Formats: sequence, C-alpha cells, structure tokens
Amino acid sequence: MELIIGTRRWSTWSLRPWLALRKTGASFIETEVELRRGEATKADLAAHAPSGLAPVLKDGDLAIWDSLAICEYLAERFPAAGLWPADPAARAQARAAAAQMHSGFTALRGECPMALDQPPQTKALSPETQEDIRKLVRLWRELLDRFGGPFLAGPWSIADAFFTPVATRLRTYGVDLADYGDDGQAAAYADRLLQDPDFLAWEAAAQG
Ligand SMILES: N[C@@H](CCC(=O)N[C@@H](CS)C(=O)NCC(=O)O)C(=O)O
Repeated sequence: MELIIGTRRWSTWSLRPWLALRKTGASFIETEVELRRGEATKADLAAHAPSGLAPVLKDGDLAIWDSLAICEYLAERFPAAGLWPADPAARAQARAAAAQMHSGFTALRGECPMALDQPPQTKALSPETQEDIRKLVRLWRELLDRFGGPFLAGPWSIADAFFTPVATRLRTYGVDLADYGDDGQAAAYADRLLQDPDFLAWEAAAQG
C-alpha cells in the first residue's frame, strides 16, 4: 500500500488516515507531495486521484481519496485493528464525531491552521472560532464521560485520528480549554493525543 500525503507540517487531512494506517501495523510506502497551492501541485495530485487532493491511498490498482473514506476502507481491510470501537453505541458516536470534524468546525480550521513548525503563539480568536471551541469541549466532555476514556469513544479509534490535528492547533495557538467550559478532561484528552507515539513520529518527521 502507498499513502500519498500533503506537506506534513500542515496537512491535517493527511495526518488523519496516516495515523489510522499506522495503527493497523501494516507496512506502507508514504509519498509526500509538497503542497504549494499551484498548478504543479494540482498536476501532481491529479495523477493520483480524481479529487486532485491529498491524501490518497493506493492498494494495488485501487486508489481511494478523501481522509474519511480512506479510514473507513482501512477499518474494513484490517478488522483486527479495531479502528472503530466494537461497541455499537460507541462506534455510532465515534463515527458521528469524526463526521462532525470532517464537515464542521470550519471557523477553527480556517483561523488556526496546523503549523507543526511554528512555536506556540497567542492569537486573538473570532467569536465564530470561540464558539467552535466551546462546541468542541462540549463534544469531547460528553463522549469522554459516556464511554469512560481514555480516548473519545473508549479505546483509540478513527475519531481520535480526526481530532489529533485539533489538539495541535490548540497547543500552537495557546488555547486554554478551561476558558471554554472544560473541567480538565478535554485538556487531558488533547495532551493524550499529542503524546501518541505515532503522532510523535509524524511530528518528528514534519520538523526534521
Ligand atoms: N475532504 C478532503 C480534503 C482534502 C484536502 O483539502 N487536501 C488538501 C491538503 S490538506 C489538498 O490536497 N490541497 C491541494 C493543494 O493545496 O494544492 C479529505 O478529507 O481528504
């Protein structure tokens, strides 16, 4: 298998399926395409998949694009890896949370890009981004309470892959979740995502 990823420092969409693929334990080739938002990048990516976007997973002659579709494919291809929780209720809510991240939190995503090469910095956040962070804290606390942690729906799952880039954004832009309704649980969860050995390997490669 080959995973085509965008620039590691900031391609959040690439980080998500990369984490899921690492959790399967399968060996894979990774090909990084430097995203320069120009015609050359478009041509590079269009050669791999019709979306013209990274990430793309290649398995034999099959190409799968879009981070969520790739994660779903991996969950089916490697059932023993437990990429979704075994419990149906936990699985349904893990899927809902991943889908919410995939299609939502647009203010937070737009205003606070992942920047693994940047030192922590303070940033004035718009009301829309602040509302996204309050929503994030509510979601995290609800799932952590319901399923008992340590990850969002119990054991590590694709939902956690989807929120790992958010944890980096919170760290980079110095967001104190206590200001957004956290009792400490959400911040501890974000730290847990940032201590994940696979995330640390991605981060080291991004900074190297
Ligand atoms: N919905 C897609 C979004 C993919 C996406 O937007 N990828 C960006 C990089 S993070 C990209 O390839 N941009 C092309 C460019 O910058 O030229 C997914 O989940 O995979």
